[in-house]
Amino acid sequence: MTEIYEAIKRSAARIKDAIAFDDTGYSENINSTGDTQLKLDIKSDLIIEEEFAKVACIKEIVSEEKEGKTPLHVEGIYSIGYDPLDGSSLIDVNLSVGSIFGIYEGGFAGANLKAAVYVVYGPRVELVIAHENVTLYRLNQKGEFVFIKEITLGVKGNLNAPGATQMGWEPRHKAMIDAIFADGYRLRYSGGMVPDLHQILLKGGGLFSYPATSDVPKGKLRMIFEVFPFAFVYEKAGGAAINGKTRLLDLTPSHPHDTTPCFFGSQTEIERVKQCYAK
Ligand code: FBP
Repeated sequence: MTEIYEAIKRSAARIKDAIAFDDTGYSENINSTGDTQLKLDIKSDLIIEEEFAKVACIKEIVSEEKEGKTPLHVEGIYSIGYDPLDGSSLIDVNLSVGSIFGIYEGGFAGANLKAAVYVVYGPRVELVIAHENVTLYRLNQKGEFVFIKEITLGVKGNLNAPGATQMGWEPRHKAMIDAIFADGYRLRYSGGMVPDLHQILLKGGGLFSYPATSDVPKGKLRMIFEVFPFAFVYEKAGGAAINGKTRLLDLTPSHPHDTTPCFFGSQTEIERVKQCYAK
């Protein structure tokens, strides 16, 4: 597993430079979910594939930027699902973005996750590894990721990050979000899943939600590349992650690009979601 973390750290340092200096424009390419790919999406994907190709314990990889799986090493045991540059459309407005990795053994199902890693490219470059615990590292001047601290979530927080098109929200969802704000929670939503979930983790807790809506009935966020890794991180930090009713890590996608409604948070906030969606 350590070799995989080292490959992710090498990728993060290279992607940081690409974000800082490369062209943030759109390419001619459309990815398998119909998004026009940014040149940086393609470059980040290539960087990660190059670094993972050097790691013998990786059997196969699947990227948000590609349709299907890419076999790497027949003797490998791990399958890695990743989003090379999540929220990449925020780069040209100079907001924080991230990379997300899920390390699976035995196929791409929530129950098969063995570890999860994400990188935040913000004012500083930070990396979080969830295995037994959840650990924060930060990139220093020498290009090394140094240990900062263990991360744990409080039982109850005070931040609220409500995603998805509000006019498409179900009335019960709108009522829940309004009630949470009426209880004094503060709005923290940048449109970048990685910095938004990172903030709630580091600031003691709260709720991030990207529900099903009338315009996106299956939710927008992808199980293998985005949702399962963060569900693993939140659970290991003492929080919870559900699709409104079911624990996200109990789900199994039938297609690599399947999406799901998702709610990540501290125990208290996730209980509120369960009550809301039980109605
Ligand atoms: P990409 O993987 O295509 O970047 O989409 C993911 C994302 O940008 C998340 O980071 C973010 O939480 C969400 O979409 C924002 O969606 P919306 O623009 O509908 O609020």
